[in-house]
Amino acid sequence: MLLPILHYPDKRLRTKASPIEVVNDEIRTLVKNMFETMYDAPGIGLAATQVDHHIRLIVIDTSEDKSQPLCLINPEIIAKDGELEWDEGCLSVPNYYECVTRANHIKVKALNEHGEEFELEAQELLGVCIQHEIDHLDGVLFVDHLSKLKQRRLLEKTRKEKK
Ligand code: K1U
Ligand code: ZN
Repeated sequence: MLLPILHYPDKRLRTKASPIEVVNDEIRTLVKNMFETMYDAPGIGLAATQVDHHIRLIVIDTSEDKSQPLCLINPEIIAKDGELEWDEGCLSVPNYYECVTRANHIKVKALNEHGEEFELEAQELLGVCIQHEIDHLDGVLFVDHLSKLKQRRLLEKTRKEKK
């Protein structure tokens, strides 16, 4: 089932998501629907916040052939180093790309869709995407990392497009 994606500047995107207590069939159905929604968009990541579910769940697939689906529940960055700049987009901010500085190398701890804990090291696009999606769970958008001037221009552009 395809889920509607919230668009900037919707205030619901600013909600801090709660940890998932139990990984059950309801969560697994949401995971399936989020993958379907992300692939359909198309995108390489999606946070539950973006589909108006305020729980700590993200799905990601940065492969070219949809062959590496990754589900992270209650993800936590436990180590990071280095810096890199990446031109980011966001399904909640359509048709807008800007360069953001992030950690280059991260180590993440999370649960998978079966409730099992795992650790993952990531860099470049996968690392950037995980940081972008965890930001969503904290109510942070990639545009928050930009200058106030760029944020004002984006808000004007969004308001004009809505008219
Ligand atoms: O969270 C989101 O809104 C998804 C976002 C993830 C992301 C992209 C780039 C850098 C950081 C995080 C997207 O998927 S935007 C769309 C996109 O990048 C893309 C779409 C189709 C093919 C390849 C990339
Ligand atoms: Zn996004």
